Amino acid sequence: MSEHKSTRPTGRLILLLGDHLTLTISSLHDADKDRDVILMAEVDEEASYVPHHKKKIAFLFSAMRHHAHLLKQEGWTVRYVQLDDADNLGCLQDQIGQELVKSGLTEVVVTEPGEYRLKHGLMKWSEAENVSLVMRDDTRFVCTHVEFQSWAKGRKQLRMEFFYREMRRKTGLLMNGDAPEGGKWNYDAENRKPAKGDLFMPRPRQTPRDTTTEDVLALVTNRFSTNFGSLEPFWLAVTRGDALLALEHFVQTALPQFGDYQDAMLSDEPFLYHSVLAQYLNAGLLEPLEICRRVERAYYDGDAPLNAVEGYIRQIIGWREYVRGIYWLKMPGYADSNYFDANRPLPAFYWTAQTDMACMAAAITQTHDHAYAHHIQRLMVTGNFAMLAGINPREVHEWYLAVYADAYEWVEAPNVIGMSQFADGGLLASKPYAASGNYINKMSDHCQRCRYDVRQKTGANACPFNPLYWDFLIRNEGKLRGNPRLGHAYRTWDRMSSEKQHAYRSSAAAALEELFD
Ligand code: FAD
Ligand code: DLZ
Ligand code: SF4
Repeated sequence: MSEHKSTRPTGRLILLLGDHLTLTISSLHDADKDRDVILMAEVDEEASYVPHHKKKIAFLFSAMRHHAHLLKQEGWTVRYVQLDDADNLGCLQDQIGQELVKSGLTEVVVTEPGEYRLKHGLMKWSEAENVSLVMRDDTRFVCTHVEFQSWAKGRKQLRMEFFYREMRRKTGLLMNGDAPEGGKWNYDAENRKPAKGDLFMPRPRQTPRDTTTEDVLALVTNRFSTNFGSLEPFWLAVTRGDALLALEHFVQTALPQFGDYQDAMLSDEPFLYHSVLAQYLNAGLLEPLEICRRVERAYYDGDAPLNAVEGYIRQIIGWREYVRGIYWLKMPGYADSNYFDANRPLPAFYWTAQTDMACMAAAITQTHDHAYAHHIQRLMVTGNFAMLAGINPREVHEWYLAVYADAYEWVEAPNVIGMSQFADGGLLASKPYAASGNYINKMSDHCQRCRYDVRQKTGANACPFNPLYWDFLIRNEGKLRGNPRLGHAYRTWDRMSSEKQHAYRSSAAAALEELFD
């Protein structure tokens, strides 16, 4: 029961967004089931601000409908607007306005949206319409905005590793008093193994679908027929209960090898030992600390090794919290960063997978089929290629925001603009994640199936990543030569004969012409 109930004369309209799907969301903290009304709406504006993958839209709409059902069962008054309802006005602001008129309520409560675009859109709207809007902190994160700002203040470099140690201390995860479990904070050095195709490879839990999901799949088929991606197979969890089962399934089948094969890629294994939980976590079906505590327990119960458990926990309380901190520290403007002035348009094959580069075709096909690709595919294949080829980072950013079921700008933009494109000039990464074909060959089975030859450095059959790697370093020499972590690469370049250098540059030009035809 609300502590404000007796002092509040009327109820309030509580807006729950598509990624606010938890009963513990802060907008409900002091809400009153007798007087408050919850509004949830499937709207065109949110479904189209980038051309989202069909599966992402279906996942979110089905999860929203299931959550509305749960809220009603819990005794809340819920006004749920479906995309095809006659009174659907197409955008959240208009939908709130309509509901305020209908209900006679005058105050709106919302948990801070995860994207700057929507947060400021709602704030501007409430000012223009003179509507009282209360925006609550999103308490689903370990680190608050204020804590991140004070950690970042005065630091020349914002490195994740030091932030992560603070989060370990704050949460007590894998801590022995003040010391990290096992004596080291980070076990990444043990986590770089290539994977072998294996009959017994784990698969993410396949959630059976119900009639609500079937309805949503029909709606998406009908309304978003030209969007990227395939709806089938659709096995994502759309309720908290099923997301918890997916977590349990991951812990039991894949976590023990998560660390060892975290960076590996196989053409026929999109998921390997990854958890495939980010879409549930980001939408609110799971909470970061409950995942981390479950994974930590697997270590103490002797069910998973420390390199896997530490590596996994680092992704969530380290990277995930850190990128969110960077996003809110640097927005607006961050998503338009373009340190290298890269202006090549995104090639069509990012949408069609029609390319002879086997690694790119595999990552894009998996993305098309599952609205998923794992971290190394995003970073070292599609991201690496885009940076080496000089594709405009804004276009790259919009592609990533559209195609993954877990993509929201607060987490996607720092990963794309900062980590994968180095478009923020090194705020997030100490050096660009640039690599030639050798890295992809070492970590995957793609090159064995490719029409290009990864061992050839130049010429028409050379793996395009090879000349593009050097071309990128030399094109951007003025901005990168001073980077101490690239000293070795520039010294190698300097030792090459001018003929070899010329061959790299002209092969890169030919590859770009062929690939961007
Ligand atoms: P696992 O490999 O099992 O990792 C466990 C969890 O750790 C993930 O579920 C996720 O919550 C978290 N995590 C891991 N790495 C990161 C990271 N770098 N940043 C934030 N959280 C992380 N993640 C998103 O959630 N949404 C995005 O839109 C997104 N875009 C990305 C774009 C690029 C270019 C790159 C390089 C990474 C991106 N990531 C994004 C991070 C990461 O790739 C995904 O979180 C991960 O692939 C999701 O799959 P999983 O659940 O199987 O993760
Ligand atoms: C991603 C998304 C989509 C596709 N559709 C909706 C929607 O119809 N209604 C809604 O409330 N939220 C949707 N979302 C999630 C929002 O875009 C998300 O809340 C913001 O981007 C902030 O993270
Ligand atoms: Fe990718 Fe080059 Fe290997 Fe082909 S040869 S799969 S383009 S890294």
